[in-house]
Amino acid sequence: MRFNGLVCSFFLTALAGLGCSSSASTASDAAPDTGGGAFMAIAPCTNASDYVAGMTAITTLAALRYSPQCLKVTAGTQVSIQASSTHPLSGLATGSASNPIPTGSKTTDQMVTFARVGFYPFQCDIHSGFGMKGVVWVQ
Ligand SMILES: [Cu+2]
Repeated sequence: MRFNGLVCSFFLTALAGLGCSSSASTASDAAPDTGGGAFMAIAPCTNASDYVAGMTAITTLAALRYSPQCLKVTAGTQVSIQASSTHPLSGLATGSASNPIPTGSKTTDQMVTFARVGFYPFQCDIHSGFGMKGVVWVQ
């Protein structure tokens, strides 16, 4: 099954997800697909089951949360992350190397292309203390 997972990851990268993700995410899969690396538990996304898939936009909620907080995409996916002067966005260095989410309290919506597999955390610089954080998991 490990071999199949690796092959599937390769084709996911090459074809941007033509059916691999559903077959790779069955309940019988013991280990999540991390693209060869270890699963990174980063608050508030400490379990693989915290992640949602099938979305390409992360929005800010009045309740000082991101929606979704934990987003799973395939490599090559472009994701819009909402940001404003009320919710300035910064990528964090606590996940995988070379987080493509910009740092520096961005106050306009950011279109981020996730080229490489990994775990890329981000936060609202004003409300991170209230838990306004998230992670993009790229497979
Ligand atoms: Cu905020």
